[in-house]
Amino acid sequence: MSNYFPDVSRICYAGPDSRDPLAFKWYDPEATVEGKPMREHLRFACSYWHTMRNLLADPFGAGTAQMPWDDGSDTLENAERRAEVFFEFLTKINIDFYCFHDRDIAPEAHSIEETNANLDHMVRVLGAKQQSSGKRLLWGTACLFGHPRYVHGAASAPNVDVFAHAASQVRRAIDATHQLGGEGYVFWGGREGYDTLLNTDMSRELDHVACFLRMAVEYKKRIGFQGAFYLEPKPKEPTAHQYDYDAATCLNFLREHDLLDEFSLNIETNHATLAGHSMEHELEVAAAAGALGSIDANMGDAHLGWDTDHFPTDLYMTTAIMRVVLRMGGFVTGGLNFDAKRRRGSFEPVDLFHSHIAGMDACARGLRVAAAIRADGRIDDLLAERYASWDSALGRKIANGECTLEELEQHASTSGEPTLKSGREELLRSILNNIRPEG
Ligand code: XLS
Ligand code: NI
Ligand code: NI
Repeated sequence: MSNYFPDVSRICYAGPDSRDPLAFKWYDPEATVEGKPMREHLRFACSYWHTMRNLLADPFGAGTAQMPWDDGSDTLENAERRAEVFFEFLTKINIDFYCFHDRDIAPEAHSIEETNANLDHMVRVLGAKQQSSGKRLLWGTACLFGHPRYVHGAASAPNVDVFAHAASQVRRAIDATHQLGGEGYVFWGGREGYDTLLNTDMSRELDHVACFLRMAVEYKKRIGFQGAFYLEPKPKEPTAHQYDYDAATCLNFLREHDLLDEFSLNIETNHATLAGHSMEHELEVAAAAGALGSIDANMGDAHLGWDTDHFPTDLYMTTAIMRVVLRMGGFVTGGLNFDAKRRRGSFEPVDLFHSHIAGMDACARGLRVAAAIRADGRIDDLLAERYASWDSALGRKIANGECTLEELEQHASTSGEPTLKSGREELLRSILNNIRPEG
C-alpha cells in the first residue's frame, strides 16, 4: 500500500475513555447491536468528490486543502494517483464503501470517445484497487451539473442535444457502476429545476425528466444491472427551485410517472433542512412509502444557508436517523455516505481522518442510543398507548375502510365527549435525554 498519510496508521476502536484523536470512541465495527455488527448496520461510505476532489474553496476565496499528491492537472496519471491515495485512506479509516461521480474519478476530454476511454481506464484501475483492498462501491452517479453545457439543466434542458449528452453520460456512468459491482446508482438533479418561470415550460421539463429516468430503467434492465436506483431530493441550489424538492415531492413525481417500483430515495440531511424539514421528517416520509434506500450523511449549520455539507456530529440527529433505520429493519443496498466536507480551515490531510472519525463516531453513538431507546421501550410504549383507541373494533373497522360517515355519527352521538390525554412531549424528551448508549 502507498504511504501518503505517513503519520496515520489504521484507525481502531479504543472506547469512549480514549483520548487518542486518531481512534474510534464509539464505532467498534465488529461489536454487535441488536444482533448485527455495527459495520453492517452503518455501512459507511466515503465520497470521492469531497475526499479527493474538494479543494475547500468558498464563494469568497480559493481552495485551502493541502493535497501534496495532486498536481492539479487533468491527466490520467494524476487521476491514478488520487485513486491510490483514496484507497490508502479507505483502508486506514476503516470504511468499507465509497461513492463517486464519473467526473470525480476520470477527467473529461475533448471528445466523448476520449472521455469514455478515460472513464474505462479508471474503472479498471478502481476495479483492481477494490480487488486488493476488499472495498466496495455503494453507488455511482453522473455529474450532470459541472460542465457549462448543463447551464440550463440536463434531463430538463430546453435543448434536446444537451439531453442527449446527459443520456450518454448516464449510460456510461451506469456501465461504470455495474462493472465495479456497485450496489446502487444515484440520480441527483444537479440543475434539474429553474431560475424563472418566464423562460420555463415546467410541465414539459418534468415530462422530459420522466422520459430520461424511464430510459435509464430500461437500460439498467437491458444490461442486467441489479443495483438499486435512487433519487436524491434537494429543494434548491444551484437553481432557485429544483424539481426534486423533498421526499414527498419525489415520491409524487415517481408515482405520477409510474416509476415508484423502480426507485427509492437517497435522503441527505442538509437537503432536508434546506427544504425546511428535519432529517427525521424526510426519513419518515420515505420509510412510510417503503422507499428509504440510502442516506447522504452530513448536516448544515443553523446560522448558514446553502448546502454546507458539514460532517454529521449532532448526536440527537444521528440518534433520530438510526432509530428510523433500525425501525425499517436496516439498509439493504444503501448505507451512510459521508457527503460531507471539512471546513475550509481544516486543510491538513490529517483533518480528513478527524472529520470522518467525528462523523463515524457520532453515527455509531446514535446507533447505540437508538438501540437503547428500543430496548428501554418507554418511548415506543407511550406511542402505542397514544393510538390505543385505534386498536378497538371501531378503529380497525375504519382503518380497514369498512366504515361509513353515518355509522360514525351514530358512534359520536352515543359515546359522549372524547376523553383526551396529554401528548407528554416533555416527558418523552426527558426520557430520551436519560437513555445511555448501549455497549
Ligand atoms: C449535492 C448532492 C450531491 C449528490 C451526488 O448537493 O448532495 O453530492 O449526492 O450528486
Ligand atoms: Ni448528496
Ligand atoms: Ni448535497
